[in-house]
Amino acid sequence: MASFYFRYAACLAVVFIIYWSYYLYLSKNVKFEVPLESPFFGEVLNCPNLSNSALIQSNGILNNRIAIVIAITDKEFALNCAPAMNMTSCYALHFGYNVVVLNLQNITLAAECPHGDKYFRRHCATAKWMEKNQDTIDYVLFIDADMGVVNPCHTIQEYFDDTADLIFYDRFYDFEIAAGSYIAKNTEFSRNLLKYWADYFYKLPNSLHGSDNGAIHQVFMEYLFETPAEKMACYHLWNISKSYDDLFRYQACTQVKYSTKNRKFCDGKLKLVRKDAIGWVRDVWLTQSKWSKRDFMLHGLKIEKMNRYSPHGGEWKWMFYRKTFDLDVCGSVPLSFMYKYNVSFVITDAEVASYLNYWINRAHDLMNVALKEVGMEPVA
Ligand SMILES: [Mn+2]
Repeated sequence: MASFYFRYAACLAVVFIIYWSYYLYLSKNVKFEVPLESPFFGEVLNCPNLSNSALIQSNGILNNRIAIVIAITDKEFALNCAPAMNMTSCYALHFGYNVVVLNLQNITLAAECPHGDKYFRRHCATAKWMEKNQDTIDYVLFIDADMGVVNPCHTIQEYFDDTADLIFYDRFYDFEIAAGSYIAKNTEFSRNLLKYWADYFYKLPNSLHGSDNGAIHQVFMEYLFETPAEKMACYHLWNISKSYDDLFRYQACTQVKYSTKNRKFCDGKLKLVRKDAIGWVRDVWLTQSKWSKRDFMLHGLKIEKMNRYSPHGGEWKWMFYRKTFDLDVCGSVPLSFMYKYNVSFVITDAEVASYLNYWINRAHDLMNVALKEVGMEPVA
């Protein structure tokens, strides 16, 4: 009887070893299966745009020279963003990108970046971190903690630009530059702009200024233009702002000055991904949590708004079968194992574009209303 059990156990062990070796064999493979029912089955099946070398490098830039930087304020905040941070970390582990979480309450960090507003402090902290890691890190993808990778069939390098040191993007639903994410080449230009932006905390107008997201518009004004008159052309609107509508009027004014068509500024060193281009991240609720292969990251993935009604909007639904991403195995299993989708959220690129076009047109109209209110010409 004992020998029967022994043989039985040995058999199980052999089966387990074979299964596990197969698993390890698959583990460093970028190939990734999309569910059969998906509308782009066959097209995105196995990430045809990526070869296995994407696990090491893309466009001549090594993955391990790139860091995804996330700033967190406290434990509660981190827990609220845990699903998003896990989606991102799982992706990064698989591809060998670095993930850096900056704790804004850290004593050393708080001493270096004493900015009283955490939104400004995070950009100071990022610039300081970049400075300290110049020898090992060439690029930083800074993201809000509630941004997560929904579709791992993209590399971060895809969104780089040869001339641009710093890349920001326009939001879809209004006419703001988003402050929550940027791609920064680890250069003096990038670090200086981030510091300049962070230090705007010390010279904010005594108004409803919109924190770092209001200030980035003024930083752009001051970087783009030569004369004080040009730099301050919209400032009075920021200075008198008492409501979000006032703030939006200021931002509309700055967008006209930059021109909504321009993409590159400062000899190409500063780039804006405008609404007609495809950036690396967008808000999840713009498409009711649906996504397509053009999408890489989604924003707004907080637990407090997941699968539940929120009076302030921004609700979203979890789009995976698995409830969580197990970071202990993310680096060593196939992507298809971790990213198992609920196919009812997968739509085509054209469908995503049509959702976004609704928001683009709406934002365009809202901007012209705001411009009219401050006596400025509408934009085409
Ligand atoms: Mn956010």
